[in-house]
Amino acid sequence: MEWKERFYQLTRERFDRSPDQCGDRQLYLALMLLARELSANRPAPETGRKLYYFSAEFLMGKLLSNTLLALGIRDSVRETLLAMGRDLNVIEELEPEPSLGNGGLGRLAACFLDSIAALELPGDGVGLNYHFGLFHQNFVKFKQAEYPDTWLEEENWLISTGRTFTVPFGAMDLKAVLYDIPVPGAGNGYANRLHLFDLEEPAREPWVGIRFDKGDIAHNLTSFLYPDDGDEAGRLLRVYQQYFMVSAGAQLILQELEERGYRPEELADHVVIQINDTHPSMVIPEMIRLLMAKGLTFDQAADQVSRTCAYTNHTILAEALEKWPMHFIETVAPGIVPIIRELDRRTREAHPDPRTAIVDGNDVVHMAHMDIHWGFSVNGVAALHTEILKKSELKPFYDLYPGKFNNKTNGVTLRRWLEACNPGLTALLDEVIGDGWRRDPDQLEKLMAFREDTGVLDRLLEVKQASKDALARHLWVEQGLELDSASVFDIQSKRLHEYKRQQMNALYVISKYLAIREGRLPERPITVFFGAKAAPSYVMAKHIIHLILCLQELTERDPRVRPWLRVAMVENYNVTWAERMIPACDISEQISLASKEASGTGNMKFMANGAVTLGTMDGANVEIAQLVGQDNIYTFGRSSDTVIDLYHRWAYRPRDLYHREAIEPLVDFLVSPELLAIGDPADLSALWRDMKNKDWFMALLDVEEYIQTRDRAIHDYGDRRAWAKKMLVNIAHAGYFSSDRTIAQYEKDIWHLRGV
Ligand code: 26Q
Repeated sequence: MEWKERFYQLTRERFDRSPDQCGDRQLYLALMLLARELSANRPAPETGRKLYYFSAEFLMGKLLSNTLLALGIRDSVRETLLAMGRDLNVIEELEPEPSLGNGGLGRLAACFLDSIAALELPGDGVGLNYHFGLFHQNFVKFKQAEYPDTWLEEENWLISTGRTFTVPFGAMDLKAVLYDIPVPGAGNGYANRLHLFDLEEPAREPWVGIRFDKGDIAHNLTSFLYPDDGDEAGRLLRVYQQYFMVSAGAQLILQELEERGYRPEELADHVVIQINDTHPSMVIPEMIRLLMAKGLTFDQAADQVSRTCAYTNHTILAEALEKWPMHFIETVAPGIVPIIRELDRRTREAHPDPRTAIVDGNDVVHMAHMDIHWGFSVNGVAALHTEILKKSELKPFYDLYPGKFNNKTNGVTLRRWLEACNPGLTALLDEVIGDGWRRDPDQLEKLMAFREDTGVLDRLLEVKQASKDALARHLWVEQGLELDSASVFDIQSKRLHEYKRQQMNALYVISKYLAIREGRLPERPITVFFGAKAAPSYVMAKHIIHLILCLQELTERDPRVRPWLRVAMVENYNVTWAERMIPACDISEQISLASKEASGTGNMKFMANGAVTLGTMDGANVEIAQLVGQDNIYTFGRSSDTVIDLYHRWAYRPRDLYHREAIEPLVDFLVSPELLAIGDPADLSALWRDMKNKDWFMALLDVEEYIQTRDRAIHDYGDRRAWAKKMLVNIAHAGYFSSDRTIAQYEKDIWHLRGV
């Protein structure tokens, strides 16, 4: 049946009318049902092994437009609706965004599912169906306020599978109910699945704020996604979530193995489990437990599991490496405690070095250590990050298992992050180099032949301008900000963390503000965009948001400054905002303290859309710089080696830097009368004191060079053709950062799904 026929049937069945009589919401619902059904009817790719990608987060973003694209019917749906006088874009806007992730790690998992299906590999995601995703952010009195994110509508993308599994907790058994979201492969006829587990009777009562009864596990286990902080309260619930996910997931794997006609002792020949950071690490002891229940000995089970599991590390921040007190696990999942103890005993016997123990002297379990000893692969997410893991953070492990360590530089799906979000640029690329780049992103390099073609360069500038106009219009509608789309659009959008140094960006804004007040105008008007959520309990991050919102208010109010310098912080930054902001960006801010950002993936999305990076030599910025060359990126700041050395020697002293002539006025502006008149004196002075005395992520170390480099970029922007050439070179080299390339490397080096 043609899609159109089924579409007419659906609106008839649901609403007793034809599409042209439907309202936009009804059209959205019918298209969602249609896309869900067409995807679900596709067969899974069949090859040798099957991959299960375990992740506590899948930050999928809106699904309708990408699903229609993957199904290859988006253009014809658009035309059909247009003939009825309807606009597909307006209908797509009505979808609530599933925000089942915090940021990079969750979004990476979503890009990976897209690429796995596109490459016709059999691989499903395994995660949790949080009823409230990442909190909704509002600004109240220039501060962040959090509200529950109610993304789950009565009818949604989830398909009931009828499969259930029993998860044995210490205090009770709970039933895990499996829902699926189909993941169609672009350009082929296959679909994989995202498996999301849920409780049988999840709490339905509306929430007040984001607090709720963390004790009532049976009803609240899947209620909410943890924001990425070390919030002490409720940590036990997080262990409950993790065990629920991995136990149900492992049972699903063994059930499917049996359905495919294989025995449990053949697990490793037919299954690969990729562990996305340590959040799903308990799958290792849980799978051993389940295999032993099926009659395998400990030796046999441990051998299968260690040939099945592979671990990805996403961070070197010590505070983010998960460690759980054994008594937590005893309470939540007593069944795996003896297994963890035995894994630890065997590990110690072979490797007595206490630094590599799984269970430490305080009876605390180091999840990453378990993954490294008992998995077959350990990968970092960018070249520099993997080198740092090998040379310093995980050195004792690298010395034991050099062959397990490998790098897989992250990537992003250009289907969402170029084709879907930037149709103007997509059409231009198709016209200039043909559409082969859509299947083979390396073909973007063909663009290099046009680097001196003024016709192409001018068209690139036109496309960028149109995206900037569209973003400006959207901000006017959403937030009443009337922006100047002829100004330089400078954007930093990512989670708020001190190591990402949004505070250093704010110091730049202050330096420009003070200069303008003294009559030293910038070379051209600048708009500084921010998009960022702070974890609700991360006090310093919230202070930084407060500072940015105060600066926004200050520049808005000042008629001398406003024509030259604007600050625009978008409310509730999420995937949908990113899709609007990234195409409109001129300068992409990637300014983390070197060594701290494992990879970054926003940097890749901005690059692919023709933004020029202003960044430190950190994470994947290093690889971007290598690809585009020094003329086409603005780098600054101390190297990762210098930074690591400063930490080791405890040698960083912000006080001395603070007193420098160029720095003191910027930092002191935090407690100036102008700013205190707008903001909260307690918060601003807390941030001011922290910057002078602690500055753990060394903003003051790099700020002077940052300001100079940023001014140089803004100067260079004036030569429009030269700038367009930089844009072109960036787009031409973005093919490397396609997640199709990343996934092809996981397949070749780790998974071997296509036959061993
Ligand atoms: C841990 C314990 C308790 C509660 C929450 C968490 C938690 C949740 C999420 C810890 C970390 C995260 C997310 C981490 C993350 O997004 N890391 C990013 O991963 C990207 C993909 O590899 C990289 O590009 C980024 O550099 C890295 O910061």
